[in-house]
Amino acid sequence: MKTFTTVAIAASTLASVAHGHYIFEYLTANGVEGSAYQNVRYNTNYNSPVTDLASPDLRCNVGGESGSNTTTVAVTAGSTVTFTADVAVYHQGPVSFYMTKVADASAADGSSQWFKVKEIGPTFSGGSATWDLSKSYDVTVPNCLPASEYLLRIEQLAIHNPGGTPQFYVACAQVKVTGSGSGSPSPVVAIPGHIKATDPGYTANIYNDFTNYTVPGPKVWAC
Ligand SMILES: *[C@@H]1O[C@H](CO)[C@@H](O)[C@H](O)[C@H]1NC(C)=O
Ligand SMILES: *[C@@H]1O[C@H](CO)[C@@H](O)[C@H](O)[C@H]1NC(C)=O
Ligand SMILES: [Cu+2]
Repeated sequence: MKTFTTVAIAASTLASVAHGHYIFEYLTANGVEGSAYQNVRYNTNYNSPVTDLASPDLRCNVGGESGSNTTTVAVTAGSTVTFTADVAVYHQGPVSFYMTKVADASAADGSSQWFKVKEIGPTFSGGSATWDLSKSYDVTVPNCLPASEYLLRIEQLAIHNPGGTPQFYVACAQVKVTGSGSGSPSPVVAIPGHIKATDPGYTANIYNDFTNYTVPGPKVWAC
């Protein structure tokens, strides 16, 4: 009996590890890490990915269409903030950060225009690709970004299973950017709609003759 119990526990532990996808729950701003979902919108998706390229859930995850119990945190343009997940990302794929200007970050549904502020693709060396699989990812709020409330979105696109449907792990933080920036973010895109099923960065086979990669979505806006 003891043996069977031990085996059963070991098997269920393995199963939960295998299915324990990462969820971006924490935001560090001004050097302080908030508690889970303090500044990042709660979702009802648990750790499942969004896989429908046409779904509004791509914006801020399932259940993240508003953030009435999420606090909007003030950050200075030019400062760096960090998204942290509950467990480290382990499916290979790019990480991108998007922002959209909104009147009220706790009410905005993300239907406004988004721009990309950072992307992290693989590094190629000696014929192999290395992805940044981490628990935390930094992004700098562009220093010329006009003061306003914004949604700040992280997108990790898992393309570890060529031929299968890529998986989006997404979350939105609510920020109020301060400063005197007067930049005009471009290009802007709608989400959903920012990635097409035929984009090379979406369809890539990362195990076969993989020597270059273009992160899907718009080009990064730089001040
Ligand atoms: C936020 O609101 C949702 C739905 O109203 C709720 O399920 C969730 O527990 C809340 N999250 C926090 C951190 O209070
Ligand atoms: C790699 O580069 C080729 C030639 O420019 C391009 O056609 C292809 O789409 C790129 N592959 C990826 C995965 O971005
Ligand atoms: Cu998985």
